[in-house]
Amino acid sequence: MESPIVSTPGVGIAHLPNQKHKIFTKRGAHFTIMVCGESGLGKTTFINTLFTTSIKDYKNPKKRHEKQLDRTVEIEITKAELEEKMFKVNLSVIDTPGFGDYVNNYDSWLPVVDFIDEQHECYMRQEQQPTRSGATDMRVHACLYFIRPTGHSLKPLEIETMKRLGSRVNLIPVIAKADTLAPENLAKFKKNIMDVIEAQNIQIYKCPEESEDEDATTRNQTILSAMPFSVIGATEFVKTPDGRLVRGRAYTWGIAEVENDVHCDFKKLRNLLIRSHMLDLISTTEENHYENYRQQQMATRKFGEPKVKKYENPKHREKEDELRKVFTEQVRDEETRFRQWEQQLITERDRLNKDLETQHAQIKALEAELEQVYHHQSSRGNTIRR
Ligand SMILES: Nc1nc2c(ncn2[C@@H]2O[C@H](COP(=O)(O)OP(=O)(O)OP(=O)(O)O)[C@@H](O)[C@H]2O)c(=O)[nH]1
Ligand SMILES: [Mg+2]
Repeated sequence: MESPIVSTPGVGIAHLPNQKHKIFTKRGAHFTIMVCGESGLGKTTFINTLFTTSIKDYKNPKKRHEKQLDRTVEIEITKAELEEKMFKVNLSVIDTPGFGDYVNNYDSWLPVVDFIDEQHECYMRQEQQPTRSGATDMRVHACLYFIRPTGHSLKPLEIETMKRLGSRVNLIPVIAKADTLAPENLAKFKKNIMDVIEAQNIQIYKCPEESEDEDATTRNQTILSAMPFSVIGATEFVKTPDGRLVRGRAYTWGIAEVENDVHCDFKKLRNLLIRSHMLDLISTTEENHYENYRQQQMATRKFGEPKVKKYENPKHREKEDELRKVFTEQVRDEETRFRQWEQQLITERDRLNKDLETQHAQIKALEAELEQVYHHQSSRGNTIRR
C-alpha cells in the first residue's frame, strides 16, 4: 500500500558533505527506512511522529501523512519527497506488522528478513539487465528495531531477530516508549542492551567516529554514546507548565516531550537518519550489505538463476496447518464413507454369489432329475428327443 507523495522543503540535507552532496544532487537519492519489532511498541506512531515533525509545509493538507493507529497487519510503504537547495531525496518508510501475534513466534521475523532480501534480489536482477536506467531501488538503508522497554535486558526472540537483521541491513536498535522508564533505569537498560549486543555478536550500525572536522567528530561521538536510541512517539501537541506547545505525551507527573534531548533521543535519531548520516547509511548498504548478498548469491547459484524460495510466513503457515487439518479430516471422512460403501458392495456380492450358488444347485438338481427321467424312459424302450 502506498500513500500519496508529499513534497517537502526544509529538512536540512544541504548540510551534507559537499562532494557526496554533488553526486546525489544529480540523480536524487533513494532512502528507505524500515521499522520492526514486537507488536504494540509504537512503530506506526513513530512513523507518524517522524513525518509530522520532519515533513513540514505540505502543499496539500489533504495529502498529509497520517496512518491509522491500528495493529499493522501487512508491510506498508509510505513515500515522501524531501527537497532542499536542489537536493532531492525520495524517502520511503516501511512499516511492518509487529511480532508476537502468532501461536509460534519463533520464526516471526522471517517476513521482515525476507522483505529485505527480496529488495536486494530485485536490485541485483535489475543490475543484470542490459539497460539499467529506471531501476527501482527499495533496498532498506536503515532498519529500526524497537525494543520493549522492560528495563531488564534483551529477550531470546529479540536477540535472534536482531542477529538475523544485523547481518543483512544497517540495524539501529531503538528503545520504545522511553516515557515509561525512569531516567536512571533507562541508562542501566541501555548499558544492559549494549552488553548483550556485544556478547552475542549482534551487528549494529555504527557511524564512523572520526571526521574531517571536530564538530562532526563530537557529533558522531554523541550519537554513538546514545545508542540504543530511546524514543517517544506522539503526534499531538501538548502544553508544558511553562507554556510551550510541544509534541509529547501528557501525564499527571508532567509532559514527556518528543523533541527534548533530556527526555529521549528522538532528535538525535532523526538527525542521524535524515541529516547527518543518510549518505553513510546509503553507501554502507551498497558496499557492505548489498555486496554481501550479491556475493553469497553468486556463490550458491548460477547467473540469472532464480532464487530458491525458503521464506515461510508464520501467518501463512498457521493457515496452511489449519487447511491441512481440514483436508485430513475430509479425507478421513471420505475414506470411512468409501470403506462403508466397499463393505456394502462386498455384502451385496456375497449375497448375489449365494443366490447364484443356490440357483446353480437348483439347476443341478433339476438336471439330475431330468437325467433320471431319460434313464427311466429309455430303459422302458421309449425314445424321447432331448
Ligand atoms: N507511552 C507511550 N505510548 C506509546 C508511544 N508510542 C506509541 N504509544 C502507544 O502504543 C500503542 C501502540 O502503538 P502503535 O504505534 O500502534 O504500535 P505498533 O508497534 O505499530 O504496533 P503493531 O502495528 O501491532 O506492531 C498506541 O496506543 C500508542 O498510542 C510512546 O512513545 N509512549
Ligand atoms: Mg503498527
